[in-house]
Amino acid sequence: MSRTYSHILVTGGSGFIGSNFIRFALEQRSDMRITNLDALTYAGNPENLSDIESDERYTFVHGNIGDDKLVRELVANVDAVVHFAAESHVDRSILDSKPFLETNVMGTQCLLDACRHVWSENSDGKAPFAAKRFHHVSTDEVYGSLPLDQPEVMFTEDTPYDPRSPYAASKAASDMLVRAYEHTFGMDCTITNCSNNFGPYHFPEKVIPLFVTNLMEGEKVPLYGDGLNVRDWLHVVDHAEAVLTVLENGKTGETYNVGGNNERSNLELTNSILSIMGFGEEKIRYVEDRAGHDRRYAIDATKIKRELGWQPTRSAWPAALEETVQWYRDHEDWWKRVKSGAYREYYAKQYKAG
Ligand code: NAD
Ligand code: TDX
Repeated sequence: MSRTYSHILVTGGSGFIGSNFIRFALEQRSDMRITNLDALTYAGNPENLSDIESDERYTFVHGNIGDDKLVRELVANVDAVVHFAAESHVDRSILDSKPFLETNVMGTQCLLDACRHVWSENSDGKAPFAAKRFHHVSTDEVYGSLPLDQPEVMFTEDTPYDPRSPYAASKAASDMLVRAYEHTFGMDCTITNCSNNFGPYHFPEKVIPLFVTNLMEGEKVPLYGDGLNVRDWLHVVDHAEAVLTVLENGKTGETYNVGGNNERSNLELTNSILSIMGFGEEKIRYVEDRAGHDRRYAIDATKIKRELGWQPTRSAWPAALEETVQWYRDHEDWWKRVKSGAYREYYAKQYKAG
């Protein structure tokens, strides 16, 4: 049965996916109010939502999901939480995993505990709970890595967890906590595990915006290892639609895999970007591989399609990739500001100059 929500708390709404989700949800649900709690880390950017700042249904709160007092105040006023906030970049988790554990694990625990205590009808942290939902946004990386020579094998909701980077381990831990709160306390929780997203407002440390903006700056693109690792690409607004669908129609305690059925090797992806932008393979700089680099991710999204009727409608290549490249061409001011300052230091450390 479909539910409606009058006021939701979105965490991490100033990042890539969170900002696209907020914009999409406000467009789709005229009665919905959204409060965005975001710590504005290096990846959080208020500019991502500058077009909706003046919408009276939208409120921004600058704060940390690990701030127990603040989080309890905020969850008291909403009827759902949609939890995007995270440290999200695998390479950064290899350089330093601590912030990943702090935000992705302890931050999620803080949010869950706040909901458990504030939503408990007898204020004792136990069922019965008010009819409120906690939706957790997670990743396909929790399932580990698939081989290249078995293209028919994909991640389903029953695939055992096998996280292999500090980032993936922190997301797997957060998923397990959400499941534990649902099971132990009877809280209403749902989870989505999504494949790689692409689209507007993607932080240019991730491969697509990094490569597009490097080329616009006259630089080469740093391709890891042999370039044959495979990712399944989904447009960020298709992901936003999946999250809204599960929030409103998903079954309590269920996990839904979300993917684009759009597998590409990194070399294929790079060649597509080069061709759209009018460059050749001389722009590729093969660099040292990512430590522990997962070979292939591929999502079987049959469950969300069959049970909830969701379909990706914005992810088809090459058109969706061409539109994305065009977005970065049209928003040079945005990514030039993002790529300046502290980001340059990270880039130099990660790619060791050249
Ligand atoms: P992002 O790095 O672009 O944004 C993360 C946001 O969270 C930022 O606005 C940041 O300021 C905020 N944040 C970080 N720590 C915080 C804290 N302690 N308190 C409050 N806010 C904090 O990430 P994204 O790519 O938009 O990913 C969003 C979510 O989706 C993450 O949970 C990620 O694991 C998941 N996910 C991402 C992808 C992808 O392809 N990017 C795919 C599947 C799942
Ligand atoms: O410079 C690069 N060169 C390169 O070859 C970068 C940054 C990446 N790559 C490769 C590594 C991956 O195989 O491109 C692929 C994609 O890399 P990222 O953009 O860093 O994404 P990935 O590691 O696959 O993780 C993303 O998808 C799942 C998100 O960052 C995660 O938050 C999400 O959970």
